[in-house]
Amino acid sequence: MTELGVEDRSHSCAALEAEFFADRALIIAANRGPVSLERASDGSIQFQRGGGGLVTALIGLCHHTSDATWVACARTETDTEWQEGHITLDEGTAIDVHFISPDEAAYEGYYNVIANPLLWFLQHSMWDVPRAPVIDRATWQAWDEGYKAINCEFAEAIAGHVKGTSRPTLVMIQDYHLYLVARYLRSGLRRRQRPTTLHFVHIPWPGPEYWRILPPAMRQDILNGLCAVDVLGFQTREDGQNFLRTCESMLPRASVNYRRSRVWYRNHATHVRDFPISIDVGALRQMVLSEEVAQHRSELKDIVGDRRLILRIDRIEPSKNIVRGFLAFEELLELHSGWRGRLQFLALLVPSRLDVDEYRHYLDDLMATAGRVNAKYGDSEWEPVRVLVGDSYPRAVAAMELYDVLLVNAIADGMNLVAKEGPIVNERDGVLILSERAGARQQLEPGALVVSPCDVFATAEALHQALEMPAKERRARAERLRWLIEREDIADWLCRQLEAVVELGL
Ligand code: GDG
Repeated sequence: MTELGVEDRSHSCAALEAEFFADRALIIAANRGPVSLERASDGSIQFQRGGGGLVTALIGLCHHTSDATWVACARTETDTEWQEGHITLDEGTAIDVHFISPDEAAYEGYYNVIANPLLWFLQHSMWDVPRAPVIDRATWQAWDEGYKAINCEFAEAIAGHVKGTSRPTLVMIQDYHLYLVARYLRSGLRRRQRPTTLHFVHIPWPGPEYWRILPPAMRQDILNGLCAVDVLGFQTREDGQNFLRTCESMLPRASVNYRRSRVWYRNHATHVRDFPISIDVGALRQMVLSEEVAQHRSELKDIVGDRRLILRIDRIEPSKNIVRGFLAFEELLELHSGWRGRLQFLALLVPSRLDVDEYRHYLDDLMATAGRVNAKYGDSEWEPVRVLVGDSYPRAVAAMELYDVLLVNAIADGMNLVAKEGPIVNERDGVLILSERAGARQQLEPGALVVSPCDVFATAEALHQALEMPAKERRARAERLRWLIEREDIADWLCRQLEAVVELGL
């Protein structure tokens, strides 16, 4: 696609969104809401819109219809008090925000037992099966009274809105927290009331062999839930194929058509598609120009000095494979001793789910590994691995400008947005090292150095190759990456979903 092609595509996407929602209502269902609410000192409820490309993109869709609702789980007391009401954002977008408020035990079971870690670990192939997971009475209770109950509450809230509008409705369901919603919704509404449902799964979908970790009743419920969706979206073709294989293997009464990428089950067709998610390229470039980013840039330049920068940016999350990243760096310093003293490995790590044991232990492990590498190779002048823990998106963006090598070596990742943000922002023709198990590989492989995430030796060699790469090749790869990312940004992700609904005549 030429530059003009990119612009043409974005105009046609905007036109499609406007036309699509001219006579339709939109309901978004996601674990998180689009705004965070706070009670001000005068007693009024104030709101702040959530950050991140996904929320921004979905709010952008709401702009096209006068009938937009966002159903989410309450996270604070103020959310619970709010329950439901209209919010008008700065740019005039009006959204009906509806918080469902499960009790604490139900939420704990739904979120901290089933969604994270059980489903998250399973879908990222991270269970150490001889030891875990242990599915006991408490897990079953969390399944029935947490996950199923909250999915049912979501469906009831959505059904209420569907019944309350006279327009045809598109329900966009997000992610692994809500696998059962579409089935509950289908059984709770009469045929002619039923909305079109589009469920997007942000994380990998492994093959049936992994799903066997779950007891039959749980996996049946999940597949039964997803086979009630009209359009089921995954990050990659491989995820979609894995879903079809899982249905074929575990739903004996389902008819799976690989050519049409469709499952026919209980008198209903589920169309399986891949919609690789992306970033808001324009908004990111705008952010680079901000004062906040400039301040972080200068602080980071002081840390890096005239050394070459290897960067990683992740949530503190075992699937991101942070420990093996440090081990690969250690191997690099061992094998190619000429790099000692000349490199800075910077890890910007965002705290995440630290109330789950596995995550706390992982933080301990990665700090210990970084400490060991520093003790082995560092001295009073040089701290080879700098780990900065904290939540600062502007700092992350500033660091992306400066890297020579960006390391994304996830064990498994739905997409990995850092791999798409880095090349857009980077000023040094930095090289992207990308795990073959990150969804981003499907699009970015031509410009990246691809590694197998457990292979620490090959990752070390890829680091060396990236650092030694001639300037001409680095530039060509960086340009290739930018081109690949610009042509399919977040607007394209949404557009492809609406196009699928239109093409299927739903
Ligand atoms: C899940 C899937 C899929 C960086 N530092 C901070 C910060 N960031 C930004 C990054 C990036 C985002 O957070 C992280 O996105 P990822 O895609 O890398 O990873 P997950 O959080 O695991 O996202 C993933 C994604 O959903 C979308 O479908 O790509 O595979 O796992 O934009 O630059 N954000 C904040 N503070 C920081 O310090 N708030």
